[in-house]
Amino acid sequence: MSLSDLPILYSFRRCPYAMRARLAIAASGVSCQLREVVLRDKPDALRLASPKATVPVLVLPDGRVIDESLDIMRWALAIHDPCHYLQPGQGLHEQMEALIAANDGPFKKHLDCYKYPDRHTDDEQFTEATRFSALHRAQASEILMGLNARIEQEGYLVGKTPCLADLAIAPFVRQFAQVDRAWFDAQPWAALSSWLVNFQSSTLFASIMGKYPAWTPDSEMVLFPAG
Ligand SMILES: N[C@@H](CCC(=O)N[C@@H](CS)C(=O)NCC(=O)O)C(=O)O
Repeated sequence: MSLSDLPILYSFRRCPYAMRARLAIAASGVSCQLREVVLRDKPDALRLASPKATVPVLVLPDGRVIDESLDIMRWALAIHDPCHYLQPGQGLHEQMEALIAANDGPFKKHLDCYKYPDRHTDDEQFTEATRFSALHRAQASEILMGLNARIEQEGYLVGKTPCLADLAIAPFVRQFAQVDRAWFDAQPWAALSSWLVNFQSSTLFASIMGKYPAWTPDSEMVLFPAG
């Protein structure tokens, strides 16, 4: 098989959804061609493959398109899962799925409202936006306290070893922490903080955060994970 027959991954370095897809692909060791996308200037090839044009999108050699990050994770790990991320232990699948659903639903919503409250120059509206942001930070924090309790008990989100939920959720917790690092570090969630530090200092995370120029049809092929 030639390199140009590898699956194509449209990705954006800082997008948490794209990060988790890259994490699973890197963990599986499955090779892809990576195409870095600039969201404000998406390539036609991405729109053609997936009209909703979100990242990540994976185009398989047989033409199938996977345009949901969780589906890309499951696809890669179904091929090769040396760390058993898809097997959190007997009876724990439901917990794993419920945690991911809570992250992708309510937590993501609160994260966005915390991170991007409408900022207006008008004083009254500015105060309103600040209040709105604080409210959503508090609601997201309740979910994070739940994660903290789980990590405190077992070491990871679901049991004593990392699973799909850890990979799928960590990029979003990282984004939350980065909004106001000093505030995050002052919260009573030591177990969650060290889980996040371990994730961010892992070789797996380093392996997915390489910087690439935006892809164009004339670009050289980028092999991912890097050889
Ligand atoms: N449910 C999708 C969500 C992906 C998503 O929303 N990605 C964002 C970037 S973080 C995006 O592509 N947004 C479209 C845009 O900004 O134009 C998934 O899990 O893959």
